[in-house]
Amino acid sequence: MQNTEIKEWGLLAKHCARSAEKLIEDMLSRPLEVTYKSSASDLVTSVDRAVEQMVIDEIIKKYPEHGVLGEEGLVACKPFDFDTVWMVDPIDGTTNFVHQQQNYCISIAAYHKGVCQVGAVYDPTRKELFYAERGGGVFLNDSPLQVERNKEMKEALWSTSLFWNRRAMKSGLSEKAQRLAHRSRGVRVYGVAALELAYVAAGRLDAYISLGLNPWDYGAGLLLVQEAGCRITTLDGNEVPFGERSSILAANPNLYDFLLEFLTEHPV
Ligand code: 2AM
Ligand code: CA
Ligand code: CA
Ligand code: CA
Repeated sequence: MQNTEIKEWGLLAKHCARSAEKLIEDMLSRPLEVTYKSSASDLVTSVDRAVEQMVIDEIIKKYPEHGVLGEEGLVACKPFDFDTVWMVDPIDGTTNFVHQQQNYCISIAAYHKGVCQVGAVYDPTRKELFYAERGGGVFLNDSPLQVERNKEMKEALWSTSLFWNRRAMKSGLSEKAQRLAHRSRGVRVYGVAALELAYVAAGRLDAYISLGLNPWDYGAGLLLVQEAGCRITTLDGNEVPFGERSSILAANPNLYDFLLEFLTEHPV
């Protein structure tokens, strides 16, 4: 994999994130079209689709041979059919976007032969771009990020989607998360997976725990977290599979072993 090629993918990812910001700004000057997907808590807007279409067009214009896997599925993509695949969540945190017009982000990752090479998570309302290239570190805007090494659980702030995830509630995993909350300084529920992973990379959160994330949710965040020196696996401690739904345990390196043991010690 040529370094210059990775740099070009990175520039394209950043360009798409900035273009998304302008598109969102334009579209927010008119009323939002909001529709239900599977239920009243599963929303999609005209902005999600427009941003995804724009990002697909920009990528395919430059790299017609690449695949693009986006949440709204505007182009068919089987990740294993391509050497290079982009994972795109046009709006991560759509519920927040609709209710709050903040606490959402655009997530773009470029994978080559199953390995994430470039990850960009952009929060347009705070003008924060979290960016990483494999082996090149992780940056918030132009400042390098590195997490603290001696973090303890009692002083950890972490976030999760387990409290509203149906499968976590049925399996008892959400009760486990509640017990974990008492071992830590505090827990937050933001509902925007890509940004929560970016916050783990930035040390604003010390862990993020989730079930059933899609490749576009964790694609970019996975590399951000790794480049910050944190651990990221499934909740069973396995490598996050390429191109598939997965549970996610992302954590400060000092907390990872404790969290994995806590979550797996009494099977749920
Ligand atoms: P989305 O906004 O792109 O659909 C994990 O928490 C992911 O689930 C989020 O990144 C978000 O992705 C989605 N999500 C957040 N709140 C949700 C809710 N109440 N119901 C369904 N999906 C939600
Ligand atoms: Ca969605
Ligand atoms: Ca998402
Ligand atoms: Ca989305």
